[in-house]
Amino acid sequence: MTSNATLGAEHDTMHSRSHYPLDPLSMDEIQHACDILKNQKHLSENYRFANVTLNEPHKDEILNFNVKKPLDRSVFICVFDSKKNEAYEAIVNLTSEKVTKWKNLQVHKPPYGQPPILIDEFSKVERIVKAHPAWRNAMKKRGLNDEQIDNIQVDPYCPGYFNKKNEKGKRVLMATSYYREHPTDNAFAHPIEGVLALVDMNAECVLELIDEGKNTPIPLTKMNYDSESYPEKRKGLKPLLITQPEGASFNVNGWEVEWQNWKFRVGFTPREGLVLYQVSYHDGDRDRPIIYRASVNEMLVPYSDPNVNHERKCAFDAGEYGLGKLADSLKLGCDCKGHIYYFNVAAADDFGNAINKENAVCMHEEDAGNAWKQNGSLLGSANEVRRARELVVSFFTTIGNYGYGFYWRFAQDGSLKLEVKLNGIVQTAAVYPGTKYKWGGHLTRDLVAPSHQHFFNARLDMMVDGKKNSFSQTEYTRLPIGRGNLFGNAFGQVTREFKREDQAICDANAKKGRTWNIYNPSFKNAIGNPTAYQLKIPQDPLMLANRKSYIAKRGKFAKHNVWVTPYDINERYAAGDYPNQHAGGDGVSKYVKQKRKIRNKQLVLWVTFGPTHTPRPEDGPVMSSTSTALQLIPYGFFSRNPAMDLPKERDLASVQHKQDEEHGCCRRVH
Ligand SMILES: [Cu+2]
Repeated sequence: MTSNATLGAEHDTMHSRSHYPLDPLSMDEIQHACDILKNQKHLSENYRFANVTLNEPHKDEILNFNVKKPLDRSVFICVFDSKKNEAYEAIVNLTSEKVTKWKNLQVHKPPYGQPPILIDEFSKVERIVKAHPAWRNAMKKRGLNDEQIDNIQVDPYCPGYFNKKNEKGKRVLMATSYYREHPTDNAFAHPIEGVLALVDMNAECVLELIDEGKNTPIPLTKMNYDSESYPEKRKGLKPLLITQPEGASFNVNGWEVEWQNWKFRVGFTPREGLVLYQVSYHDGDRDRPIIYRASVNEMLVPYSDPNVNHERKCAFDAGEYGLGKLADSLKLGCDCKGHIYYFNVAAADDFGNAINKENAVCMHEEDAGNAWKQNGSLLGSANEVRRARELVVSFFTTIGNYGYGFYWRFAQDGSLKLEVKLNGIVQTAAVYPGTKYKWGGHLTRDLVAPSHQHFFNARLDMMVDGKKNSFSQTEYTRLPIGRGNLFGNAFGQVTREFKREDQAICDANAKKGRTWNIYNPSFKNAIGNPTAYQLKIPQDPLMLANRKSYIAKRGKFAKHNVWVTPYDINERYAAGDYPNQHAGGDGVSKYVKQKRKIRNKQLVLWVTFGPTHTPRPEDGPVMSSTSTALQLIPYGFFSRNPAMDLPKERDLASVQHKQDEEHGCCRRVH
């Protein structure tokens, strides 16, 4: 398979033809694994499949992998009984066709923790709530008739954990309600305040209906976002085409990608979405490893409004919903523009049937401005500039009102960026017109949106120049005026190396320019220092919910920016394996309590980043795409700028070159 796959998606997700043990499961493999589990464990039709994913081999098995000795393919499956409150973890070995693990998750016992919400349950919640007389009465009290009530959008949400007796150990979802005049209207413009339904999903009944009785009017101003709602289109735009007449510059072989010295493998899981494996950079005559495995393993979006519709809202979007499970099938020309390569991925539906998720991962090159430039002509030296481009591997997930795009950006200078783009509609609330909303911002006079925080946690299983790495933090310091610094211009840097995981819990600090290095103590660069990559993240507020709150206890990973643990195959998720309704204390904050050594070890970085968002009128009806990013840059990994060998643009752009020759390099527009 080559770069000529213009419209991509040449992956045959249907059949088992895995060449490499980290390749995502094919549809055949998924179907086979689900069937084996159904048959051998005699699963009734009440069972739902919450997670079906490759059971990844241990890192050592992968690093020692020999094609002549294929590893067993095995599948991790989480199922639950939709009628009884029982959930299980299973491992199905596809090679031996046996269920090799079957563990009851004891979801009814502390600290609880349920499998994620399923698509099947979205419609189930709506059906249960709409049949509940007290909920219908609450809607009638707000002036709605039966036809209007049937039209309401019931929005399911994982309920969190708040030590409530009647919810403990049950599979519960909560639901808020939104009015809409027509079924296609943007219902988030019309929140129905003061009513919350808690639904027992096993008993299929409303467990509790909270109706505050306050009759805040439903905001009725339409805030639709479909094209027809904006018939007057702005003028003046001429076509902007992206063409690559000779194709893209990457090569794809199965799930392996090569581009501009970079090499990596693409993976995809229902929980994390896109996963990158074995990221390396070709330098001289060898591929130098940088990262073994990288993904966004968890997210957290807590909201600040203490009113009944909002006080519980705190979405763990990966562990409660599934970033990969809810990934969009991307559309060429809309989501992605230019010369695109798509990866299809296989998945399981809620009932254990294999499905094909088309165009789940998008890969393309983007022009990225200048790579480097120096005009030395005034000083008698050369005037040189090189154009940069990036390889962008991305996926997009839609979770209720919000949408998130995750973009891994590979640069030609050995740096790598994980950009997250935030999109969609903010969670809304209603206030009496003329009242000032205390907990966020106004979209209109009566439609408001609570302040909230978006936390992304990237799990970076590092491998800078080999398996064993160390970790340090560096920050700038001001120095006193005196001997050796007479003018006071000097400033210093302080570096701290960390010995144990419980000590290496770090926060960003923009004033001190804090950065972190992941380095290989036994691999020296030309200067004699350990080869390293540096982590940079923006400084944003960390968890603002009260420290004693269950939200803070359950989302402890968001109390700090950087955590470091030694590799353990069982430590995969920043908020623990089952954050849905979990009482808290699991995940990376628990892992580091082992106080393991992290010097010259296999290191995993857990990086929390993301903005705190107080909505503004311009966030409606749909917010503008905004972005945040973490960066990994080579820091003494190379002996000089590795992009010095970039060719001049005019030497490679044959078609463009001819046009430029005809019209002059910089075309005059006037
Ligand atoms: Cu936001």
